[in-house]
Amino acid sequence: MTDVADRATAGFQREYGTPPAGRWAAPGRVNLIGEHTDYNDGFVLPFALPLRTVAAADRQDGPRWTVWSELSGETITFDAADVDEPGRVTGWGAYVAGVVWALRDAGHDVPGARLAIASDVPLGAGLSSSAALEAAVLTALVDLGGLDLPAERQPRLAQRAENAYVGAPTGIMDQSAAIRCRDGHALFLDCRTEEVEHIPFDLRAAGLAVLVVDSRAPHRHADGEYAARRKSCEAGAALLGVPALRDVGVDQLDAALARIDDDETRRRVRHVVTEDQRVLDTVALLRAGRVREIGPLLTASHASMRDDFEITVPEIDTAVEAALAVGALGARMTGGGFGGCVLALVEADAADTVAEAVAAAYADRGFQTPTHLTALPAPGATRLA
Ligand code: GAF
Repeated sequence: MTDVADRATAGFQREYGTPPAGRWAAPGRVNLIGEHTDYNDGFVLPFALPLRTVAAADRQDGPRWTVWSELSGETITFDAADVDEPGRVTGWGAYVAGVVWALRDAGHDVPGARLAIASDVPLGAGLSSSAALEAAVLTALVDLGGLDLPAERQPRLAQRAENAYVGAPTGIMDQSAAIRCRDGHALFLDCRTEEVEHIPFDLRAAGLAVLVVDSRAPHRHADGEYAARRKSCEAGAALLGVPALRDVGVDQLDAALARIDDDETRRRVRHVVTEDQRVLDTVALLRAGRVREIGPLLTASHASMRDDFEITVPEIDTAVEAALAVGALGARMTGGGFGGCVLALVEADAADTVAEAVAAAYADRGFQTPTHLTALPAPGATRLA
């Protein structure tokens, strides 16, 4: 298939009859570790994928936005009245209108624009295609309008678009990854302060690869279950009298759990508190250049998501078990859960063997054939030449 930036450019030219003024790209992501910790004010460690969403765009007079999407083949138009309050634009267009709404709501003078969107980030695979779309559109509008909005303040705004306009109660990880990741690095993000540290993650030098397997499991009730997990965490924090579960240290965990009667809430709290610690431990190993030693932390994260947070599904558990059985150093589900992708840390020359083992396990269980890619950390949102 043609390069995604070329497809966005060609789409722009075809739809609007002129070349775009510029092209802005934002990546999908995998999360190395730190799941469901972001909305608990905790820690995450995603890295950007080489798969990107590209917005080709130009500026137009007046508050009017026209958007063509390669994926749906549709062109939608909305104006100021549609972005006065959330909810008027629905479907994929809500991610675009949500960004315009959030910018205007924060007092920015958003330029009218025409956009053409193309993407290589698969939808519904848990690789954060929605944040990639938000980030591509946001960076395009910020540049076209010369808006005063530095990169470190952009993720919160894109998250607002998703929470308040689209209506998905997500945390800040995905938008931060799409905007702030750096080539060759994982993004260590403190979701309370939004401070970041770019952690070198040189898989090639370590002779390793991250294999990303798309389980292709249908998302089962993912939205409702995500919101339910978030509620349980908030209930846990309220019971313990802390602003967020991030404030419960792993050394205080036993005492905290003893104060919670409800077994389900106890397990949700245990996942979040131990997961935050696993992120910190992973970062410490990476800082020390001990990449191959992070494997057991990844696998422990998976067990915690499976047993305590209960967000995995049979296809996902099968992929993790099959990868570990043929020698992956660690494996875990990545993303919000109930489907999506598994990542496995493998010896670089074993990636194919591991992928084949997962496919064979899927065939045995009668699951749909999974797809896979090997991922190296890529840059965050950027204007293309
Ligand atoms: C989804 C959400 F969008 C993120 O904010 C995060 O909570 C993740 O699930 C789980 O870690 O990707």
